Amino acid sequence: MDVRTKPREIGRKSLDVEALKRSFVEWLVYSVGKDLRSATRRDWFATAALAVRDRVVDRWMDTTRAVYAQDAKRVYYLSMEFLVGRLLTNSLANLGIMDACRVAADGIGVRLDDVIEVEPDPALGNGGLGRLAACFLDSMATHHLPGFGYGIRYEYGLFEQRFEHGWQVEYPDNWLRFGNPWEFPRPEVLYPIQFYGRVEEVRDGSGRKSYRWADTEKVFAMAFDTPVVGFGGQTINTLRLWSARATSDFNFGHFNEGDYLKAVEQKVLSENLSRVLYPNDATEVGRELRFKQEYFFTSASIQDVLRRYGQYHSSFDQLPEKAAIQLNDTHPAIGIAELMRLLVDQHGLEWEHAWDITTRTFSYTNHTLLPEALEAWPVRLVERVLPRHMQIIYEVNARFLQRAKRSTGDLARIQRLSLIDEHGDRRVRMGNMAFLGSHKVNGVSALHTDLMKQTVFADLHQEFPDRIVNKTNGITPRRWLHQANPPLARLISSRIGQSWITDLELLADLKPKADDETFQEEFRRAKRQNKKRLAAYIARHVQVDVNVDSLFDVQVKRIHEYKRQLLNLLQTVALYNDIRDNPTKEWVPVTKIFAGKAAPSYQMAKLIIKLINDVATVINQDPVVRGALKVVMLPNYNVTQAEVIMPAADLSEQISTAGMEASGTGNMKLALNGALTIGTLDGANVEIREHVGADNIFIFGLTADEVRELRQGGAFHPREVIATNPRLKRALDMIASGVFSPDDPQRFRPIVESLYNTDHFLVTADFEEYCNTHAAAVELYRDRTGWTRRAILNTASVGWFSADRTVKEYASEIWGVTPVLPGSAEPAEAAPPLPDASREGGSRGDAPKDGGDLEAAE
Ligand code: 26V
Repeated sequence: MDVRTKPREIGRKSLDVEALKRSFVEWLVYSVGKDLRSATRRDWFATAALAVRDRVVDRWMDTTRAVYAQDAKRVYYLSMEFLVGRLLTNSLANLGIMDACRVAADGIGVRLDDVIEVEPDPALGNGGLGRLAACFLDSMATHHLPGFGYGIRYEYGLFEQRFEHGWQVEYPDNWLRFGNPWEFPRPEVLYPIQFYGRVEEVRDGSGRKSYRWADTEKVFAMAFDTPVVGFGGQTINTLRLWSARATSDFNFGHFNEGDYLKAVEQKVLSENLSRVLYPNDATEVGRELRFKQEYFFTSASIQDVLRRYGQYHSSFDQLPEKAAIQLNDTHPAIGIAELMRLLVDQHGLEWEHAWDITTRTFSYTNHTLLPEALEAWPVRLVERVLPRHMQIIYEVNARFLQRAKRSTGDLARIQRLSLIDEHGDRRVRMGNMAFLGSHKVNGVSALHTDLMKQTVFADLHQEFPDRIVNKTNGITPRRWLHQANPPLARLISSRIGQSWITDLELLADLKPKADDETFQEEFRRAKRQNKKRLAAYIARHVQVDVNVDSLFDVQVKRIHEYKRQLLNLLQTVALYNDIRDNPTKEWVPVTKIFAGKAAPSYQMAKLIIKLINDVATVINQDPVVRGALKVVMLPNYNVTQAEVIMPAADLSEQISTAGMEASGTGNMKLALNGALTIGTLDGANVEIREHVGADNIFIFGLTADEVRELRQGGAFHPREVIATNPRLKRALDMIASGVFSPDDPQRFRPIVESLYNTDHFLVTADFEEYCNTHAAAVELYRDRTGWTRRAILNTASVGWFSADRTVKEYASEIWGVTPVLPGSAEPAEAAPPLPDASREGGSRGDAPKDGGDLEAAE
């Protein structure tokens, strides 16, 4: 085909049933290589994905062409993690061809739902941070913002969690085993990434000093592109993930000597870079590889950004007007030093000029204040792996501290501002680096942003008072309501139309219906349908039979002490005791549902999982309880499982120690699906209360200020708190004495002791108020009308927590990007080449001419 054919003339694949059927059969036979009789479900999945992908490609090219034609400013979202979830349902729903596809599949004897179920859920993230990145991609595409995701194509995602005798056991997540029909490999989009080596100082004829990074080890980053389908299918953006490729396949020296294993050893080692996603772990093992992963994907992404920019611009002056680079946490913060290196060493820009361009291009999102989670790489590691970057970091620091010293003589303050933490082994504070190199730094909820200003970034905030801004997180209503909850989505659309799917605040139009009996009845019916689906899922996965009419009380998130699954569990044990003490009372039946992974090296979190499972075993088997209480812990929590849980929840547990959960996004998903929240004034819960109203949420516990005072005052003595609370003491005694672990009565000593001795997360301090609040919530559940009214008001009031609102705020206040509608526009003119001092002797020469952006189609 003539690549210059105008888009209008390119045949669009039809979305109708007959065309879909033909497409299925063709893909099955000619590409999957099976006939209708021998095709497995997996064959059908590949077939369906490829046929659907066909319906995306033309518009994907249109989007790319439009952005090029307008030379529009683009957003580059750099993230180590993207938890995108399954893509078949998502693509069908966003293209609006779910029904057509179902009918087409039926027509050839295939059940679409069976096919959907075999798609692996790519676990390319740990939790909230990775899922947020995926929600943002969906929102950017839906609202026509030119947004690119850049990350790593891990060969293995986050481990698969199984329970063996109640203990978490990790298994590798080999998600690519059967291939990935969504991605387009781009073997021509290949960038060299360097490590190690040394830095040489060289002077040119005029005596100007410059630096050459020499004797490095090289690996290639190869691109894999996945289309990101916006709702309505108009704008299709790109998620570009990098995979490591060795620079040569094997060493002929070793090969010729007959040492075949040694010959391929180097290849295997280099390609380890994109082998596996690191869990949010506390241990230091394998940390060098993690640091190299961060640089690997960041460098490739920035090289790609500059290559694309360079096609149409002949100086770097306009880079900040054409590219916004968002750092999702500090993981890609080394990109600041990398851009400086490329501008100064490779392209010969003056330092100040390069720094001005860099800071106007980057912005940074902070996602946690937990000290153990703030990245600080040992100086010795950085100078060994990236010697030139270490020099650049020192130079940035020296210039900044010089400036700071002009306004203060306070040495302790200067030490706190420094990019280098000099306590113990010297470390580079990546948070400070990200802050200094960005024009905007944001927190992810109002409270979190305030705390950033008061704690980790207090000194930097004083130096740059306009830099920190808040961008409260959001979730995509497409996946979390339209797709995951068809019964409720249909009900809503029947009353207010479909516009809420892309304008979630329209849900407020449901508020007047909160007291409407018919609407209430239908709302309850939708919820019950979802609860039935979850009950079936529970029966299938953990063989527990739950009562669909019980209150589904849900806590699903990573297992961490600060999230306080233990608080929930202690209340569960206390409730169990209440029931046993008074078995004939008419208890409101409650089903406690937990799910979440623990980091593999986080012993306490793993012990908490074992305790949940052991408590579940005892309670679920106790004949005295007779269904008044059930406890379920589901294995392998992931996006797909969340899509079943969120729509079915009645009560949403958001009970972290105040001040510790940056935002939370599960809280938003659950409220949107009509669950009432029981929670602390932490993260986005604070804003959820403002939106749903204090009468429609159960808030309890210490505030962030009270937590700080209690901890600092030294007046908190958990042992005394426990002594004065008999229900708490009894629950702890049972755990300590082996009631839930008769085979090993000492098993849970570490948990009980930590609560008695330190209770850093103030579980005992909040226990009583939590129990009372929980009891009030359960009591309200008896009042069907009162509960349903509040559930409806939750759904109707949380439209503001749409990721659409969040990305629009980023777009106007941080990125400076505006929507680009695929359509006609005159192509921008190609520019003469960028200045390239090529001081590194040819590494840029390896960069691709064709970035695989489908530019060739223009
Ligand atoms: C990192 C680590 C690493 C060391 C061991 C323990 C630990 C615990 C947590 C983390 C969190 C890393 C950053 C993160 O995922 N933050 C989450 O970001 C979400 C999206 O902004 C937000 O909703 C969550 O509140 C926040 O925890």
